[in-house]
Amino acid sequence: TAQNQALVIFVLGGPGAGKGTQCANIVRDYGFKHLSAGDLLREEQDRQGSEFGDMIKDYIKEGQIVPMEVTVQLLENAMTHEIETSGNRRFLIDGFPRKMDQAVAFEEKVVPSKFTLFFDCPEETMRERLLNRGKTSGRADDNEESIKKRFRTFVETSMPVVEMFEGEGRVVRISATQGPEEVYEGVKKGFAERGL
Ligand code: UP5
Ligand code: MG
Repeated sequence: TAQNQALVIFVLGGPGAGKGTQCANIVRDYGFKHLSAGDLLREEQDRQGSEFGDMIKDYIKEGQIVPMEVTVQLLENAMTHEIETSGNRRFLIDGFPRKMDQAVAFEEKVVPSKFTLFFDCPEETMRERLLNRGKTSGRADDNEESIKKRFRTFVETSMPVVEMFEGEGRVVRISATQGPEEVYEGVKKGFAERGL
């Protein structure tokens, strides 16, 4: 398939760690295509005629992980579209894989990732960022109750994926507590160390 020649970097980190913010910097400087699993799910939720709309809405509000078949398919479709329309095969896959089954399925059926960029951020900092963003984001999960649930899912379900990759020496860990520019300095250093 076209996808198995892609260069994929997974971008992980807790809710509000700054994944999307840093992905925008990387796209600008390194020519990757940014695919946010959360954005793709929200688009699918809003798409006329989607059979998954209501299900996605419930999962996101509850901070739960949508069944992987849906998310993997959305990512594959987006990758194929990008490869066919632009020829670009470099992808930043943001907010995915956040459950072990997704990680295994994607790396087996689509393509193994080059590495995972992991944004390390304390919960209190993430909470402040999300509540602040919630004033204007319109996101159904940027409220106290959903944020608590997202944190719990992150710790219980997503961190084991990061730890698995870390055990394989496939994680670039970046401290994400400082401002966006400082964090991006760390990203550039981590990329350089991996030959990018
Ligand atoms: N901000 C960013 N960086 C900052 C910095 N260094 N200093 C100060 N402020 C900073 O940033 C969040 C906010 O913080 C913004 O206001 C930003 O300006 C500021 P952002 O870059 O948006 O952080 P990000 O990590 O992308 O946060 P996001 O809320 O998108 O993370 P989530 O992982 O929670 O959201 P996502 O969209 O990935 O997933 C949402 C839901 O979709 C999940 O909870 C789940 O229900 C579902 N989902 C699945 O089911 N399966 C998947 O595979 C993926 C998602
Ligand atoms: Mg995001």
